[in-house]
Amino acid sequence: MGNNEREQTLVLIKPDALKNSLTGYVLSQLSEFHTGLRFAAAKIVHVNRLLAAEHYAEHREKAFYGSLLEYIMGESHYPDEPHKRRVIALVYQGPDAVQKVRDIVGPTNPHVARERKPGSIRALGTIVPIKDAAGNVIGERMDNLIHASATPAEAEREIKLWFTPNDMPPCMRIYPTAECDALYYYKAGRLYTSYVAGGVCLLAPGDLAWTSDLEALRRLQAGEPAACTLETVAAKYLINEDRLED
Ligand code: 3AN
Repeated sequence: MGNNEREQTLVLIKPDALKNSLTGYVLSQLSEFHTGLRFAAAKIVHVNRLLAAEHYAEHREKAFYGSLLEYIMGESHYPDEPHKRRVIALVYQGPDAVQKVRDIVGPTNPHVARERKPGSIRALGTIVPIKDAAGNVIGERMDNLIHASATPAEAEREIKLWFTPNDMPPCMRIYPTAECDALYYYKAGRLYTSYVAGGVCLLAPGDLAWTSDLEALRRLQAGEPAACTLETVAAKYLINEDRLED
């Protein structure tokens, strides 16, 4: 099998899709029958702020960033029902997975999707005004139901952010993995190599991890420049971790 045969992409079915019972529709649109792609991994996630911020790191400076985090965390659609705040994270695999899924998903802006790509998933989305405390409109939020990786490089970053190797069957792992030989704890933005009260264990000796995460942790611990931040590595191991404050 060539590399492209095993290409993977991340899909997030976002809180607005869940609220509107569009999960079945989305899964059907992306089914193997329609796309030739297969499931590589699936997970239900209560998105915490750390994960949301890492996922949308490229938008940190944008005016809509705060609202985007509230949206993916489910706060916008379930303000009074925190237990309903979920996202379905999926990895699809197969030839041209990234582009195939993007084609079915459609343009970012739901209005544009309706105009230029009727029938795409995001054509069912909506745009809502963002208001300040005084009720003045200060921007807009695109509730576009679904996220799909934009490029294979983005897919790698995102899949490694949302999934550990053990979240997928060995035959579906396309990124290098290695066994951890150290102990790593995380607490309040800091990395520890032994137990710390109130900390969360990220990795222990013998655990399987993405090689890139192990390399990053080793470098961060040594105070050397790493390919990603501690938050990028920690976010994944803290998914659905209720000891972490939002
Ligand atoms: P896509 O999701 O199509 O790859 P990105 O990565 O540019 O688009 O944007 C990520 C998310 O940020 C979008 N899905 C959308 O919800 C939101 N977003 C992007 N651009 C805007 C904008 N101009 N105004 C409000 N929200 C936006």
